[in-house]
Amino acid sequence: MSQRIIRGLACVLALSLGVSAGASQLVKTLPSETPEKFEPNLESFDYTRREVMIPMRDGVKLKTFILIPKRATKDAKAPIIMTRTPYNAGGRIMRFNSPRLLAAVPQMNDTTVEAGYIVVYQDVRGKFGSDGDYVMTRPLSGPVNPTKVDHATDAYDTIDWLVKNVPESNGRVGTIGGSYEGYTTVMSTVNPHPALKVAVPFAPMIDGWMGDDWFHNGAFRQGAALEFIYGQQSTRSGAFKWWSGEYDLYDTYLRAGSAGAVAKSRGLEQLGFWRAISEHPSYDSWWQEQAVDKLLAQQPVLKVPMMIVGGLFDQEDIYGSPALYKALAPKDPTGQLIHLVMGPWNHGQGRREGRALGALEFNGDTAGWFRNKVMQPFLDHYLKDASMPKTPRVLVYETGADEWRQYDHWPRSCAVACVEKSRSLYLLSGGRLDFEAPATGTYDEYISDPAKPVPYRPRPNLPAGAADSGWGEWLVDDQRHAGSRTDVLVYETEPLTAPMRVAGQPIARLFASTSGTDADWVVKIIDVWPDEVPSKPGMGGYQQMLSADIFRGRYRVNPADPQPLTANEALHYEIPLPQVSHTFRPGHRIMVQIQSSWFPLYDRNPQSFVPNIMFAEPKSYVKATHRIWRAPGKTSQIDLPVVATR
Ligand code: PG9
Repeated sequence: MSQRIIRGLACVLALSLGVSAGASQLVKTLPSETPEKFEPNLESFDYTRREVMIPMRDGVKLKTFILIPKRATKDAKAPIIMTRTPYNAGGRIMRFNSPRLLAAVPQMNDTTVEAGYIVVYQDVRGKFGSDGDYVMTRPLSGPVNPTKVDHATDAYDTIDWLVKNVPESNGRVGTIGGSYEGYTTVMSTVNPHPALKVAVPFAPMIDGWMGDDWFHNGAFRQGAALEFIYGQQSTRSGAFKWWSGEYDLYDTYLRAGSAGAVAKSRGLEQLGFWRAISEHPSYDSWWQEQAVDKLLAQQPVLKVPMMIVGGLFDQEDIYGSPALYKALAPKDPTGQLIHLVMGPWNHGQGRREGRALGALEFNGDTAGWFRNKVMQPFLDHYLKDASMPKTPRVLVYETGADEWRQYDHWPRSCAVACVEKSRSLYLLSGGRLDFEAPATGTYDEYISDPAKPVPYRPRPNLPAGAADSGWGEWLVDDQRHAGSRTDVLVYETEPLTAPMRVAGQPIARLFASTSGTDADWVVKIIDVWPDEVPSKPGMGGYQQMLSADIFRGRYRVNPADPQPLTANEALHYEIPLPQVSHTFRPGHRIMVQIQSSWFPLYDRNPQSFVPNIMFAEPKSYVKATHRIWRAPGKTSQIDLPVVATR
C-alpha cells in the first residue's frame, strides 16, 4: 500500500473517531508506560511472599499466602503458624502495606513474627481466591454435611502440602485465629495431621444456637446475624455490604416487624444459611449435630495441645471459649494439654490491644502482655522445642481488682488461696437484693409492649459494622438508660462494706409468669459504682454490666421442642449467664435488672405463641403483663459464684 493511501485511511479512521489527523498520529506513537509485567523491587522487604493454590483431596484448590521471613532458610528452618479465613486472606496480610512482616500481618501474629515463624493465611473454600463451594462454618462431615470434606480435612491437606513444599519449614505447624478463624482453628485439631503440634483458637464460634453468633438460648440475634450473613454469603468476595435507609436500626426492625420480614426486604431468601437457620429456630438435631464442644468431647483422645482464649465481654461469641474448655478439660486429667485464658476483652481485643473497653480501663495492655508472656512461650515449646513454660491451666483477668488469677478448674473452683462458694442473691420487695431469702412477699410486675421494646443500648442503634457503631463495647454500657424505664425491674444491694470476688458462672433462677403464651426474660448483673468517684468523675453512679443474657420462654422445658407457656402461671426458669471474674469494690452495689426485650439486637417475642417467630405476623405481637415472683416458695435469685479469700 502506498504512503498516500495509508495516510488517507488513517485520516478517514481519525475523522470517524472524531479526532484530527495530527492527534491520531500522536496516539499511535505514544507507548504504554505500564510494562507487560512489573517486577517490584522487594530488596528492602524482610520477608518473601508466595501465593499458591493448594489442592485438597476432592481436587478443589485453596488460595494460600505463605510469608517467609528472610531469616528462615533451608538451613535455619522455622515453624509455620497458619490461619484459615473467610475474610480475604490477601487482605488480612496487608494490615499495612509495608516491607516489614510485623506490619503486614494482623496484630494477632505479632509475637510469632518476632519469633521468626513462617506465616500462612488461606481462603477457606468458596471465598475470595479459593475454589469450591462456601458453606457457613461448614460442619464436620457427617449428618449435616454429607460431603467428605470439611475444615478438618482442608486443614489436614493444607498442612500436608506445606510441610512437603516449604523447604524453610521445620515440619511443625500451629494454627491460630479468632471467631470464624477460631472455628477453623478448632476444626484443624479433629483427626489432625501429625505435623500439627498446637492450636490457639481465640473466641471460637462453638454453638451458634446456645450462645454464640446466631441465637442466645433461642432468641435470634437479628441485629447482627442478618448483617453478617448478608456480607458473607451474598457474594464470594463480600462485595455487597448490609444497607439501611434508616440511621437507627431500631426503626428498621420495628417497622419491618419480624426478622423474616427484614431478611425478605434484603433478598436473604437467596442465601442458603439464612434459609437453614430460619427453618431451624429450635435446638433440633441440625444444631446439635454441629455443636463443636459436644463433637470434640466425643473424640477418643486429644492429640493437639490447645490454648483456648476468650473475652469476658465478647459481644459475638461469649459462649464458645468456656464451653469448649468445659467439654475438653475432663479429657486432659493432667492439665497439660488444654488451657483456658479469659481476658477483659471484647470479641477482637485479645488479638489486638487490651488497655480499655468503653469506660473501663485495665492494668496496661492486657492483650499484648498475654500474647508475649503466655501464648508465645506455649507456642515456642511445641513448635521450637523451647522449654515447657509454667502455663496455668486456667488464667482469668479479674476486673475490679485488675489482676490476672490462676485456677486449676473453671468455672467455680479457685486457686490455692481461695475457697469455693456459690451464694444466692435474692430479689426482694422494694427493689432490694440480698443474700437472705424472702420471708414474705409476692411479685413485681411490668407491661411488656412489643410496640415499645427496650433498646439494648441507648438509641440510635447502628449496624454492627458501621463506623463508630461502638458495637464492641455494648456489653459494658452504662445501664441507667434501661433502669429508668417502667418495663425494666431493678433490684440492688446496699453499698458493700468489703470487697466481694466472683469467679465462674452465675445462674439466674426465676419464677416468672406472663399473661401471654410466650415471653423472653433478660437478666443483667450490674456493678453500680458509688454516686461520686472523685478520681474518675464520669464513673459516678455508672451501672457497669458484668454478665447478662436472654432466654426465650418457649424453650423452658426442652430447647428442641418449643411449647406455649401457660398464661398467668409462675413457672421456674434456670438461665445460665456468661462467666464473670470480678471484684465488687467497697462502696459499690450489686444490681440486677430484668426485662423482656433487648431490641433490635434480639428479635421481639410476639408474646403470643406462634410456630416460628422468624415469620410472626404483625397481629401476633401483643402486650403482656409479666410478673417476677419473690415470694417464699417462689423465690427468684441469682446464684453468684462468690469466691471468698481465706
Ligand atoms: N463472629 C463472626 C462470625 C463467626 C462465625 C460465623 C460468622 C461470623 C466473626 O467475627 O468471625
